[in-house]
Amino acid sequence: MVMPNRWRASFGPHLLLAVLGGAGPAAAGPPPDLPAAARPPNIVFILADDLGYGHLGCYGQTRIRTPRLDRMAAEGVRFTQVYAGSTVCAPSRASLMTGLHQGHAVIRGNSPRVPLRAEDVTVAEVLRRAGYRTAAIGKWGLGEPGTSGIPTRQGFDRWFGYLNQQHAHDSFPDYLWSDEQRVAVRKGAFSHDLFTDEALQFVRGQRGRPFFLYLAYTIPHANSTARRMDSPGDAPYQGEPWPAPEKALAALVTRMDTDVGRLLDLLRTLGIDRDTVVFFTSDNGPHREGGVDPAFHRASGPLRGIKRDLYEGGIRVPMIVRWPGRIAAARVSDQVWALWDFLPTAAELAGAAAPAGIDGLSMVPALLGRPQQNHEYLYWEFFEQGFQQAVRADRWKAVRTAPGRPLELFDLAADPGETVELAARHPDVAAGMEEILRKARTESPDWPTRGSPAGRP
Ligand SMILES: [Ca+2]
Repeated sequence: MVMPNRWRASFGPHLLLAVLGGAGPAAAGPPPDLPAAARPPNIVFILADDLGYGHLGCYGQTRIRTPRLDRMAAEGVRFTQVYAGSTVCAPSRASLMTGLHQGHAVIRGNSPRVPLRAEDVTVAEVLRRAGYRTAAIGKWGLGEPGTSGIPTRQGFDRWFGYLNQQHAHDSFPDYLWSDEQRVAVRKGAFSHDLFTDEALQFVRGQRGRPFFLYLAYTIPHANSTARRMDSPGDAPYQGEPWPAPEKALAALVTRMDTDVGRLLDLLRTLGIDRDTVVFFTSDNGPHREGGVDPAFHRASGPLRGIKRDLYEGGIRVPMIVRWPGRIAAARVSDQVWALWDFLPTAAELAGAAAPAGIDGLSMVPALLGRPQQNHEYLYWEFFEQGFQQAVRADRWKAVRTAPGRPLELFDLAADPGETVELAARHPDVAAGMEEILRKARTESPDWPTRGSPAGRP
């Protein structure tokens, strides 16, 4: 990976202060305030829930309106080959937080509920040690109350939202978590709106130190427990001749788009637009839940599959990054990267070192349009429907949908929709992919690949 030295050289000696100031143990307390010119950038990471590759206008959506995210892409860089950590929520978020892909992650599925451990190093811990004030707002899913996995024990100074992701299915909840307190929610309040309000308030309250805001929105996920789409209304699609769940889903995507716009407007109003790097992406592909048919809005765009698949539609996600003055406007990049690259990317932005032994690479050069080191390969595994594995290496993608099934091989450069299976025509490539499937992972006691007890995913 690119070492912080290079970054300091390109941004001047002031960032060294941040590194030295943050090098001590967390118990020493926050470092002293720095003058604005000497601060590394604020980092905002917005994660949508089950937003597909084809849900945004700037990714080819023609009916659901997303003017603010389209404008964000026009003002920054839009990536066409970025991947989620997994094809469902919790493992994807675990990879995002720890910089480890699913072959090494401590959390590799939504069930059983395994918390992050005290010894796991999260991106929030890295940034807090570098002097950042850190907040997580929205959906967590990496630790139940009282465990080592809750946000306030994983590097976040401030936390507001759902700890349990099943709880997050309910967008009109009775309660949420605020730091380590359970707090009542006003009846009828739409939690997404509370998260936006909290995020705006957090940003308004920051002075003297850089901040990291992880805004993990809960939409357009379905209320999978109640088997419906929860939405405060269908506007602006109430007049469309679409099934009700499709109107609700479209309304949620547009609502989120509006709220991302409010956050970007606030950065401009506060005069910190050019001091703040904003990422927008999704945790996995689109769902077929709550009465929604992902084909209706072409939720995966041209890709094959949806959430719970390791075909591209399950794991390839939108990724827009905006940093006025640093990231050139209106760039489209086909750099291949994944959510486990966020931790080392954020570390480099902060002038901090990433932990040793992670799978991620800093993508700062790719953000800035400079030569970027590529991954040898990207790896996924998934346990809900038996044991599935997938690997992406250069132009090639391999998927095995269950142990003992033949390996499927696709050439994504020629066939991004994974329609033509090529293993027999390229046996040498297929053999190389088999080798990666063996070496890319370590066995996890919580997600065994053999001898799994009955009822286990
Ligand atoms: Ca999700």
